[in-house]
Amino acid sequence: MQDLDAIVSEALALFAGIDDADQLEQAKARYLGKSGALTELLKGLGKLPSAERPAMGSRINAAKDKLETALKAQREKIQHRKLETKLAEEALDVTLPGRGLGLGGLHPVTRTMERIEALYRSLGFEVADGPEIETDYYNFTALNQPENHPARSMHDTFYLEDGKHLLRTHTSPIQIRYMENHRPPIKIIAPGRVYRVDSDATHSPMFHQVEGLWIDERITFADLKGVLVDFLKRFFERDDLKVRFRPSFFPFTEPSAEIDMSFGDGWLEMGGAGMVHPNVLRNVNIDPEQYQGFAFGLGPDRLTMLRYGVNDLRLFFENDLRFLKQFS
Ligand code: 2NL
Repeated sequence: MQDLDAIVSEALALFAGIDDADQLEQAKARYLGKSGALTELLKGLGKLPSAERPAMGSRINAAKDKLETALKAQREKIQHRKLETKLAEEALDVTLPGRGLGLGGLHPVTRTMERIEALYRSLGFEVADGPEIETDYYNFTALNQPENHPARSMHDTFYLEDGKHLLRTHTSPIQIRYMENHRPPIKIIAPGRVYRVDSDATHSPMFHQVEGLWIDERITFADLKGVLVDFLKRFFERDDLKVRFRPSFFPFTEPSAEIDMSFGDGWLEMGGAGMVHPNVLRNVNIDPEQYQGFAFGLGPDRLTMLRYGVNDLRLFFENDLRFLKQFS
C-alpha cells in the first residue's frame, strides 16, 4: 500500500530532524496517537475485504514497530546531546594553577612587643601576664594610689557596671600579682593591653604598655639606668642614642623619673621609671629594709611609631589592610 510507505518515510524524516524531547513526543502523537495516521489506518482495517486484512494488519504493525524503534533511537540521541552540552558548559580546567593562600603577617605593634620581650629576656627578665579586667585594689590601692587620685576619676578609667571591676589602666597589676606569689629576686616584664578614657591622634582608649620590675637586695637606680639605656639603644639599633632622666612623680615609685631619648635636635619622652615605693613592697609582704628595686613603664605603640615612622596612632587600630600590608 503506497499510503503506508509514504506515512512511514515522512514520519522517519520528521523524527530525525527533531532535537527537543517534547517536540518529539508531539510528533509521535501525529502517527501513533489516538487519531494518529497509523491508528486511523488500523481503524479502517474492518472495511477491507477479509482476505486482505491479515496482510494489511501485519504491515501496519511492522510500520508501527519501525516508528517506535526510530523514536527510541531519536530520544536517546536527544538525551545524549543534552548531556554533552551540559558537560561542555560545566567543564573545569583542572590544569589551571591554584589561586594560592594570602600570607598574613604580624601587626606592627605585635612585632614591637615580641622584640621588646626578646631584648628583656636576653637581660634575664621573665615575661609575666595577667587579667585585663581588674579590681580597684590591684589597679590603684596596692600601687600606693590614694582614693582621691585624679587617675581614679570616672573620666579617666573604664568601670564595669558591677561597680567592682575596671579595665586596667596600666600593667602594674600583673606585677603586684606576681609579687604576691613570688619572693625576690624578682625580675620580670609585664606587657599587655591597657585602657584609658582618651582618644585623639596620639591617644587611643586601648593601647599597649610594657612595665618592668627588678627587685633584689642591692638593686639601685644605676641598674635602672643601665637596663633602660641598653634596651633603648638595642631597640632602635643606635649606639649613639642619648637617654635623659628627668625628675618626676609617680605614686608607686620614689624617686621617680621620666625617660627621654635623643631624637634629631631634641628629646622625646619614652616612658617613666623609679625605685619601687616602700609602701608598694609592704603591700605584697616584701620587707623594704631588706629588698629594693626599680620599676619602669614604656609605651610600645609609641616605640612602634618611632621605629617605623608612623605619625598617627589610630592607624594601628583601624586595621586598614593597605596600612598593615606594609609591615609584612
Ligand atoms: C609611664 C610610667 C611607670 C611604673 C610605671 C611600677 C609598677 C610597680 C611598682 C612601681 Cl608594680 N612602679 N610601674 C613605675 C614608674 C613609671 O610608668 O609613663 N609609662 C608609660
